[in-house]
Amino acid sequence: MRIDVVTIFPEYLEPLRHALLGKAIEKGILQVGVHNLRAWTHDVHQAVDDSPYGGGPGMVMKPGVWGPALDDVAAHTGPAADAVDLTSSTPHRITPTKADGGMGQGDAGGVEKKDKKKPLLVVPTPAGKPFTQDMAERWSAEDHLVFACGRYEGIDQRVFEDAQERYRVEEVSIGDYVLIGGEVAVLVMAEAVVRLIPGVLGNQASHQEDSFQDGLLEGPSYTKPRSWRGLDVPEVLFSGNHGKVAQWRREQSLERTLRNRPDLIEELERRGDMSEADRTYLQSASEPDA
Ligand code: 6GU
Repeated sequence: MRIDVVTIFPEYLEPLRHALLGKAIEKGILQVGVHNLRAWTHDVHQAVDDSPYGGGPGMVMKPGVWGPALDDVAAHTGPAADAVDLTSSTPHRITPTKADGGMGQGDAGGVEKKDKKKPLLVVPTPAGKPFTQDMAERWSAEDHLVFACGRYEGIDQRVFEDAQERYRVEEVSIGDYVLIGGEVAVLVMAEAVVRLIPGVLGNQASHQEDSFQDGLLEGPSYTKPRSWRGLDVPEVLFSGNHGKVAQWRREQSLERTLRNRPDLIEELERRGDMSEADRTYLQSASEPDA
């Protein structure tokens, strides 16, 4: 996968070089380009914004700057071709796997790309559709994601109308609060997406049990020691009975979801994904102790 980010604060995207994402870059699974929007300005002041038509507070980012920037990033031309891709912050030890022949899964094997799809242009904005795990999963199968980070009061809307020629465009929000710009939201979304690309996480099974994977939150986890500060690990985890452990984990998930995200329990019921055993357990969990 290739990710390009267009921003007036390229240094904000530095964390993309670290940890899991850095490792994915090193393995050749991920390429990241960060582009300074000011490379596409025409004036000595490198102005990227102007006052809003119709009045009101703040500034709006100029279409004459964003248009050519997005053209160049899609085509890998102009200043977008000059930018060097991010390199991993530190060399990581790469464990060769059977799946990638130890070469990473990038373009290894010279496999021809399928249908040339338009790249996906993601516009981080509090006015967008909510970002979800479902979205992260769909995006993890994309060849090319481009993030357009707006600041101030946003970007002239015509930029996104026009960009439909070259991109599939999605306006996306990471939650019901307002950030100063899209950069931090890009870090959030990129991390959620990249960890789902095959070969990025060490343990391929590890996202089968993520929160949201089955519409429920993940339950609690425990490790050694068995007793710590007078608190004991639940007995069932030592039973060696996988069925009983799975049942207990399901119940812990249901209980935590009911407590922290009752909306998800309603959604599970609506989708018909709640078993009779689930319902019985939730009944008993929501009754006050005798
Ligand atoms: Cl994606 N961007 C900005 N600027 N603010 C936000 C957001 C995104 N999601 C919530 N608030």
